[in-house]
Amino acid sequence: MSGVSLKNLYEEMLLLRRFDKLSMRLKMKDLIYSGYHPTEGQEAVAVGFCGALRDDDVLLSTHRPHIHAVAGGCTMEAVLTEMMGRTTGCSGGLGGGMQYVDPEHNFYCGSVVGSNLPIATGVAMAMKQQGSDRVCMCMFGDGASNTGSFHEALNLAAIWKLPVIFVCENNGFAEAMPVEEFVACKRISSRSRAYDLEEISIDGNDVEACRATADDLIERTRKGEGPFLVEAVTYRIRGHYVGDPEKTYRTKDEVAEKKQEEPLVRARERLLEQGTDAAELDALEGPIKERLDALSEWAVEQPFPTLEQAIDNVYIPLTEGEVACR
Ligand SMILES: Cc1ncc(C[n+]2csc(CCOP(=O)(O)OP(=O)(O)O)c2C)c(N)n1
Repeated sequence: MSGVSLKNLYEEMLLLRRFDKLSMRLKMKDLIYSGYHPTEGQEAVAVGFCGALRDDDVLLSTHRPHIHAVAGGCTMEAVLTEMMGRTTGCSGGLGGGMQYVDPEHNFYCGSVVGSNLPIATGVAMAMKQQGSDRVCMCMFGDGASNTGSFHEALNLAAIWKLPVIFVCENNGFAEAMPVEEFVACKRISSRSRAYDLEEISIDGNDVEACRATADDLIERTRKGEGPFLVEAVTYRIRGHYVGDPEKTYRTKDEVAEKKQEEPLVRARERLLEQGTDAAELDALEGPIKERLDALSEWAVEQPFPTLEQAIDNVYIPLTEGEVACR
């Protein structure tokens, strides 16, 4: 597993869990603009898959992008202040919570469900034409696997044997609908059969399984064996959005039961079984809290874009003789 210890993976997941909690608090204070979709319970997929990429690989995410972004190499400063609409954000604060780019870290996301899949196919086509061994990874949800663009993207990627890994983060729901109610097959991975691809479904709460699968598929993709579709089965512990009443589609008991097997609980249990001291794991919290407290204090001080900066990328510069219209 690319030399990373389970304790390191646990620490990375813990950071993402606390980063998400901080973001939820900021959203509740109206300091995050546009939608914010919590990620509690989905850290193993982010750390396992997005964290396995090389700096020059490309990562495409969704409307639930913040932990993919951080695990994939974007800084927390750039991601948090992007969500808060500040100029220090990776897109200068113009993207908001779910549509931003961080070209320096090859990270892109957007809120139109399923839209990133054909883009991933295009990115991978460019990579192949350039003769590089770079890989494109595309994160998407179970809901997105029902879109036409999922099928178009997989079909073309399979025909052209492109270096792309489609990672379906099956968290059990699309907004307020359980996956069993809108996906006809038991496993989303079985949709790969339609494109003559391997059928890969893994436990998305097991960070070691996620990282081992990612390492293997990335290596095989670099060797020209792609594309791949992998389903990582996990569970969304929080509501779809901050303030989601949830009661129309699941019970509190169901969530409580699922919390017993979420990624941090699972990794912690395994570490303790392997002889790691509980106090050693508890001690990871302090530095993370300090780091996030400092981050949040810094973030609220950052400037908003000026009107000029806000429209900079909307209108082309005026040529001589033209009149500005605002
Ligand atoms: C094309 C499109 N249709 C509908 C929506 C509204 N919408 C936002 S999130 C979401 C659910 C997506 O579910 P899934 O792909 O499983 O991702 P998850 O929210 O579980 O991470 C929907 C339908 C949208 N953003 N884009």
